Amino acid sequence: MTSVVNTEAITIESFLSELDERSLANDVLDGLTKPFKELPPKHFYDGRGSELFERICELPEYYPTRAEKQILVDRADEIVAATGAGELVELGSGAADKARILLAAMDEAGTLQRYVPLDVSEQVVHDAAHALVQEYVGLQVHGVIGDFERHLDRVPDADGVPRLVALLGGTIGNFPPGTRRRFLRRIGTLLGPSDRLLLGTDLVKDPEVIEAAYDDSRGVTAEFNRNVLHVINRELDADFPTDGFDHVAFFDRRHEWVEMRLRARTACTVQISDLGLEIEFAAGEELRTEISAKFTRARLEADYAAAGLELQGWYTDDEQRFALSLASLADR
Ligand code: AVJ
Repeated sequence: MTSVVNTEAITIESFLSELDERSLANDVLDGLTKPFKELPPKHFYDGRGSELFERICELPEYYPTRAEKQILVDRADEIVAATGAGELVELGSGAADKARILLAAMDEAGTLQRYVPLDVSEQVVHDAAHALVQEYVGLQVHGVIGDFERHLDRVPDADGVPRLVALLGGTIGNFPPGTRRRFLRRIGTLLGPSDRLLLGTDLVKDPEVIEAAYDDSRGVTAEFNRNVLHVINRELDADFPTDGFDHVAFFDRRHEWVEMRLRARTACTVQISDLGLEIEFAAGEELRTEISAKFTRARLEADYAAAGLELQGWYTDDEQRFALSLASLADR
């Protein structure tokens, strides 16, 4: 652990190491040697991928960001009143614009004490921390630089005030169902009896609306999808012909998730030099790059129950496109 900053109001600790940078290599090695090729979505987000994602959030077709923001703006006061929260732990905090809405409500309620952002980008956490301590006198920021799939145990202990642990944006939808339940159970280890999880989930709706959100008319999502190939080319000295792959997005009704894939237009052989690996694609062969699960309240309740959690609050936008839910540790 390297302590990067430690002023009176701000502590930032980094848990990313040389070892962690290797996770792309191992994920590529696993994913591209499977009979049905697959890569985990977290590797979309280098500098360019993060910019493309920001552009996605502004697309007319991509409703989740706006729907979630509407809920936060309309209901943050109610959420803060229901929980009495004085601390916000945010998993995958990014630039903290959603956190700001919750922090403002906590400040208004007079409970605000500490913000604990956990994110892979040190720069982003650093900038957000400095801006926020200026905005809120007395606010403590304890940044954790790491990967929330591996560094949850680095989140500092609660400070004696009720805490809200937030996972927003629908990120939970990226996990396949069993892993999702395991991850929710691990989040539960951050909660005491008076703490709550605040979870953002996209909801099941008309498949056309969902599919348009993942296959926009400007092709931004297609570029975002292909970006994972650019990342592999650069980081692992590979030669994916990135323009030779078509963007595919569809809603799988049986599993209630969106899948994004990349389809090889023609047969090709790809060298991944750093891994000493040669991978063949048949013409039309698809590589799965993301699943994004869509939820119903009932299914989310079943996931919570399987993870030792219990639904305590349910907040949706006007059109019931997206939900924020509050969950506590289940009794027993
Ligand atoms: C950041 C995982 C919530 O699944 O909607 C957006 C990522 N992928 N467009 C989502 C994404 C394609 C997004 N999450």
